[in-house]
Amino acid sequence: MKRIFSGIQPTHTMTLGNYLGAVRNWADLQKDFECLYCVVDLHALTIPQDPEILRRNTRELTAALLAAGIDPEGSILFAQSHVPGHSELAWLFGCLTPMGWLSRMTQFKDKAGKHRDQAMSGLFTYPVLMAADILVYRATHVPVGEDQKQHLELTREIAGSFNHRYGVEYFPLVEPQIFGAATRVMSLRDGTKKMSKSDSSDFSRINMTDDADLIAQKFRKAKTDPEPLPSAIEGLADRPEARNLVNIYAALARTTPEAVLATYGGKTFSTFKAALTDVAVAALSPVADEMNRLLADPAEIDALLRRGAERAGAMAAVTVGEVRDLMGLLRV
Ligand code: AQP
Repeated sequence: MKRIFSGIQPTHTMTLGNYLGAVRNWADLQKDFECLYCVVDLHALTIPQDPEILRRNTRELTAALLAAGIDPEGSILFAQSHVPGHSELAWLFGCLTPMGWLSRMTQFKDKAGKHRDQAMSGLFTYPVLMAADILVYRATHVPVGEDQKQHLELTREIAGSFNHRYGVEYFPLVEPQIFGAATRVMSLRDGTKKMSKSDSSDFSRINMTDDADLIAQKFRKAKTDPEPLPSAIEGLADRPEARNLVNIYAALARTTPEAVLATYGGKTFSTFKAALTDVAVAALSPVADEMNRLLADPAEIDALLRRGAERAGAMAAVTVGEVRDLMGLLRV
């Protein structure tokens, strides 16, 4: 059976990058797959978190997923830390994952920066927990943004290594699902850096909670170049900021960059940015309104996460039990 797993970290409110690169696709995929979607709070702990803010962000991200169209009855929506099988399988996988594989991960290098020795070991082993998140449900497909491609390759390597070591075909080799016009949404301040929740500048990103005025202001201030927009896609080759805004427009309007340039080629950025603001506000404001409605009742969000964790936990317990047997751990 085709089964989807994907997750989002409650490190901040959801950005346009998370939405267009991943979450909107998650909602679309629900009609064709059995889906599990997870607020990955244990991953958020790989960088320092204020406990109160982490709790608030976990509820807020859950509300954002619901508002973006995740159906908590048809799909399973839950918090990672509520299902202990993720952490247990991560330990077991950690015993099968060479340090060299983890040392290749570019996200660790980017996030740890120059002070690698001071980075927490959890940040280094994060991709092992991610492999466990996916494989504890023996998921076959994982919809993510472009930035997670390398971690998914590692998940395939870990699954393959387990199957080989124990002479079984137990874990599937997962297929990444990276699609849409905005698989890598870039920062509004620097078209060569991805838009990120944790960027220190709020003007580098659009948050799902930004109101129409703030969205307009952020696009108005977004870095561009002095040339008008080109009429053909090749004209965007050396213009990362222009390319980013065109891709964002195309994704929001569910069209192609070519179609956007057919309309706006030759136009100035001030004209294009005003049109971009209109499509962004039309697409995002219903999501923000629904999020605010849901957040007015945090007890209902907690209850919904609890129900999701019960369903996910029952599935995870089966996998962990079978893996323990295969690895030679005595039954309790
Ligand atoms: N800029 C992006 N463009 C397209 N997709 C993106 N995703 C993240 N940023 C972009 C996708 O969103 C999903 C959830 O991401 P995450 O919360 O697990 O963490 P991340 O990839 O590390 O994203 P951020 O926003 O940069 O978070 P921080 O700053 O907390 O590390 C993933 O599928 C991701 O591909």
